[in-house]
Order: sequence, then structure tokens, then C-alpha cells
Amino acid sequence: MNITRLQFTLVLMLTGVLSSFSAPAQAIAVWNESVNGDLSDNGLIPTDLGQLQRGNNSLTATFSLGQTIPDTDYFTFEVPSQLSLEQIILKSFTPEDEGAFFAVQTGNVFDFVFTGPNATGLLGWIDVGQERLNTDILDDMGRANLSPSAPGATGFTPPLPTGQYSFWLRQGGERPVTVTLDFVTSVPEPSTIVGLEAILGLGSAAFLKRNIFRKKV
Ligand SMILES: [Ca+2]
Ligand SMILES: [Ca+2]
Repeated sequence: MNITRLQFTLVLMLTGVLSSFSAPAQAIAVWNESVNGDLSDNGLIPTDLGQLQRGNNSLTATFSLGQTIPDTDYFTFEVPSQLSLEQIILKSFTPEDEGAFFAVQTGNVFDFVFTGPNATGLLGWIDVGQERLNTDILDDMGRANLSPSAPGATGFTPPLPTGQYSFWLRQGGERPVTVTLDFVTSVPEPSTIVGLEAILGLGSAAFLKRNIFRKKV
């Protein structure tokens, strides 16, 4: 198939765009309580982590609902424009025989309080333990609206789009739980190809996708 100079230029542009989508994720230490201090105990003033970066944004926190030293952790961050939150990977969870509760709200405050077995006001939540180690828990949080034990959450299907989100890490027992979470962002799937199809013609775009993606395998 012959392609014109304009089409060739667009090939180079498209190659650059696709390369940016496939760049390896970087591990970024956004917050580690052993270094940065305790996350806020007050949901109305959650610790502001700022904007997430592209790649893996790592957070490590220790929390407990102990009667002697209670410590819940609230934080908020922004998923900036051009990025979406694809996954939350549970990278570590100790001790192994404990459980914890994570929840997310939209906005920069976490004002939800339990008033019974009802999650109305939450975007999503999850009961989590070591059995979910090295798995994505964002999709599970999004299915919380289907829970019969605490119905009412809004629910969602990942990725979460650009916006402000607030989180609550809570443990129901005396012993502190320590977790590391990787908040994984990426550039949303390209609509660019669709636009280029209109410019190049379906045959040319299909040719490009076949050859560019074949190169990446
Ligand atoms: Ca803490
Ligand atoms: Ca705290």
C-alpha cells in the first residue's frame, strides 16, 4: 500500500503517541508513614497527597482501631487530567491473620460515617486481608454496590477518571495493620486511532495498527 507524505507524518506521530502509552510504569513513593508521618485521623481534613503521577504511586500506612492507641488514616489525591486510576495493587499486608476495611469517596473530604449496615455515600469499599496480596482491589471496591451486607455504595467500573478522591483505611481490631498500596495510573486508551482512521482512511489505519502493534509483541 502506498502512503502519502502526510500519511507518513501521521504514522510518525501515531508511533510516538503509542510509545508514550506503552512506557514502563515507574514506582513513585507518594507517602510512607515511617518517613512522612501519620496520615490524618480526621476525614474532614485528610492528608493531601496532591496529584498522582503516571505509573505506580506507592503508599505505606499503619492503622488500628485499638482502644489504647486508635489510628485511622484518611488521605486524598487528585487523578490529574490525561490520567486515569486503573488499579490499586495490594503490595503488602501484615499481620497476615488480620483484616482491614478500605473505602473511597469522591471529593476532597471523607465525611462518611457508619450508622448501620449501609454504605450510602461511599463510592466503593472493600474488606481486605492478605488473601488479596498482589492483586488489584480497585475493581473489587467498585463492585461494593452489589454487597448484601452493606448496600448503598455507588459502585463503579475501573478505571476511575480524572478527579479528586478521598480514602479511609480502617482496622477493626487492636493490633495495627500495615499495608502498602500501589495506585496505578495510566493514560486512557487512545481515541487518537479513531480520529486517525477518519484522516487516513480505514485501510491505512488498520495497516498501521497491524504493523505497529506487531512490532511491540
Ligand atoms: Ca497511620
Ligand atoms: Ca492516622
